[in-house]
Amino acid sequence: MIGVIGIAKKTICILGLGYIGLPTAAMFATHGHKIIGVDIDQSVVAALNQGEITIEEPYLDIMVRDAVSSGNLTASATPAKADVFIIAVPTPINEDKTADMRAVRSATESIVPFLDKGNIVILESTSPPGTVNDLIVPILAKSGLDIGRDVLVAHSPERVLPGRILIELVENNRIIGGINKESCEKVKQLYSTFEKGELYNTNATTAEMCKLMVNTLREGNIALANELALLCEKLGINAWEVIEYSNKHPRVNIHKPGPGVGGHCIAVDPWFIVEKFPETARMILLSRRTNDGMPAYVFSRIEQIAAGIPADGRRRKICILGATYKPDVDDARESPILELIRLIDKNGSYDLSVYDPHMMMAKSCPHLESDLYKAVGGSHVLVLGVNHNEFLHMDFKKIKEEMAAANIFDTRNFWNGEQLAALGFEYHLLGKGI
Ligand code: SAJ
Repeated sequence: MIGVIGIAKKTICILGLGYIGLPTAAMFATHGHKIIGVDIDQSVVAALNQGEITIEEPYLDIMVRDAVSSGNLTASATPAKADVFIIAVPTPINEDKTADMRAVRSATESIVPFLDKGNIVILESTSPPGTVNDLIVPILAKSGLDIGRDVLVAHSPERVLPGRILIELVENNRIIGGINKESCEKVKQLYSTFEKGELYNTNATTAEMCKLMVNTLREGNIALANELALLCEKLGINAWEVIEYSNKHPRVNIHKPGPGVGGHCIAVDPWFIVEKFPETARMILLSRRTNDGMPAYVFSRIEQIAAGIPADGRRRKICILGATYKPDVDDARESPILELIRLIDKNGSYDLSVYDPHMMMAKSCPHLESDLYKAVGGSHVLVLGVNHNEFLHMDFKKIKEEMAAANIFDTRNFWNGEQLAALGFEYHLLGKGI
């Protein structure tokens, strides 16, 4: 049977219905393929079969509703026979900073009983270099099929930006690292169902390393920006201004400092390289450590600000706005703000409240308040942790009235310091010395 744009319609079993698997499933389904979405979380499966989603991503709800009502997208707790299997399960980081590959391993094992001649298996999950050859292929070989001839295999890493997933799924270039040429070609054909970007063919390990290096470069850039912020504070100048003017150079793009790097990608992927070659990946390790040190640095600045408040014998209260890993998403994985909260709690000398409109159905964020004014009420230092859009235009007059002392610490250069100073706030900015 021929699909909407001339590509044979396939039955595709997608394992993992999270931030990557679900949009990918919806995209293939709305382009004519039959999708079986598989997740170990029963509530995700139940919601999806009702046409509902459990994550926040622009327009995804509409697309999923269309896909489910067309009959092309169904969810299940277990895999089934299919033409293509796409593995899009999480690869989180263990305590010891090695990749936790349990979900990839068990997802791959779960498809072995359903494998047939002619099938394609694609790993989308970001993984340490060597995963396809050393982990995936040996598991698939347990089927008794000839992997590479009977079953084609490739790594095609997802590279979409949360918040822009549906746009970037279609527009971004895609790297396809096959275990052989035929795997590359067949997988390329499949993604060209909806991809408008270039599709590049290479081998599996190169694709794995490309995915990791793209995020590692971004992380190194952010680490430099964070180091610059600390240097500028010592120099008594403004890092944001240094960055603005440095970036006027045609080949320079220094990223932004902040309270640290979070999310499941940039804060994690560099470790997948370090894990394999700790002796060699020295710059990568240093970048990770630099960015991981930012929550503690932010806390030290908060402590300085609090120490400047005239003594009145009362405990100081810190209020943090934003707890997710970045603006306008509900995802708090590896969020540096959660680490900041942990540090403040561990210190034990401060009261603390947190407000984040994107984390209203808060999973695991201590001190979360559902009302902005309740959160800021009685606080001595208001910390902007995440620059959510909602925080741009707030009633700062009312906020000031609710606070016990009018101190602001902006870790994102998001607010207009002069306007806030005019309202009577003491405005402090990460990366700006005095
Ligand atoms: N951040 C800064 N300063 C900056 C940019 C970001 O401190 O200048 C922080 C953010 O606040 C956040 C973290 O870095 O905590 C990561 O955010 P991000 O927007 O840079 O990236 P992610 O993790 O949401 O998505 C990245 C993207 N990679 C690149 O842009 C190179 C995305 O394209 C990838 O698909 C995604 O990782 C992934 O899945 O690997």
